[in-house]
Amino acid sequence: MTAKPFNDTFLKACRQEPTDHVPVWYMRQAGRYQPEYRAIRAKHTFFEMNYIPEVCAEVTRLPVEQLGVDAAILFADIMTPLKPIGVDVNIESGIGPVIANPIGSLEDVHRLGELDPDTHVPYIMEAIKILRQQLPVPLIGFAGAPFTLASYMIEGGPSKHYHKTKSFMYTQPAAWEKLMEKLGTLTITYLKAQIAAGAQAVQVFDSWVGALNDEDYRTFIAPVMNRILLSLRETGVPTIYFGVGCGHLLEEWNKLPVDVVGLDWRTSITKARELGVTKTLQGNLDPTLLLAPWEKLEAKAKEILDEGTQQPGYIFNLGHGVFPDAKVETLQKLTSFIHSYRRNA
Ligand code: 1CP
Repeated sequence: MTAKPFNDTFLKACRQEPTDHVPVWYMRQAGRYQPEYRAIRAKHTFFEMNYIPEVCAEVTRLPVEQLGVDAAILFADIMTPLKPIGVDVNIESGIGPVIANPIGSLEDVHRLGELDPDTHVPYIMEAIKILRQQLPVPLIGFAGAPFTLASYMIEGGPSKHYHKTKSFMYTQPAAWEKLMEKLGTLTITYLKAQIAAGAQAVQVFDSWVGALNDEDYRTFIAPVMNRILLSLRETGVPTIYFGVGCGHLLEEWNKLPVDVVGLDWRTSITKARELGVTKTLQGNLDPTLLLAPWEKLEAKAKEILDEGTQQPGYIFNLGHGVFPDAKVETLQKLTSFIHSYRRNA
């Protein structure tokens, strides 16, 4: 049997090169909607799945083998590098990250340690090395962006309005600046270590930064995002920046030294282009449509593909993560549909 040739379609799209088919992968493509994931998860805590590189690699490979997607994303969490710097975090089923020692002062920020990837998260680097031997598609490394990480660290868990986070930012600007500086350094160090281990692209998740208006984004967040993305640019590896409900920030995002902008479903691809976004776009099917009748899902996917393929530099994805009640068969069918799509065909 001859080995399948390496499929680099996703990387070509990141670089805005023409591709034979539209590349696709799904945020949260490894997760509870997969019976195989549930079986593995039943035997381990979330972080145990991280700590055992073979398990981490197996879960990362699952959607590549099951769905035939054009990229794999490392199975970890944005919280993974926070534990070793002193954040007492657990991932609780049905909730997400819960933090026993939330931060509220400059002293708390000073107490946070520095990440040393080789000693603190060697299992992540090991999993990446194993995966590079096994995968027929590129491996995406990832990290949380400073605002989104800070939101969990300050709120103590998931939040709706980020009141504590934003009031920390407004009332303790020096502590906020120090926190952004520390989390910026952590993000750079962690992602550069993933790249050195073999990650072929990196996605920075700023899921909750849409809670800020554009002026606050410019003041409190753009400087640290510029520092992170400029530093990553030295590696030559494509970078992706994603957030939920960030349509009002797209003009700011287009100024960042980033290669790919991830859109949620609230802002269409056409609208993003009209706002002047020149980067590769990734997105943006509403994940709820995975639960809709196939005809409805197919019609929306086609509309998105028609918009995305107006110019080179497009990657199909969901506007946010796959829900646990999605069906494996639906994602398989959607993936085949995207792969068979030809513009004007
Ligand atoms: O295939 C993959 O995408 C799996 C790897 C992955 C990634 C990229 C996981 C595993 N988490 C993440 C990123 C992540 N984690 C983000 C950014 C993307 C997003 O917006 O969804 C965020 C915000 C988190 C925090 C987190 N971890 C949440 C969200 C909580 C909230 O505030 O609403 C949850 C539910 C988790 C737990 C988690 N992480 C990953 C999985 C599969 C799960 C499910 C829980 C489990 O099995 O116990």
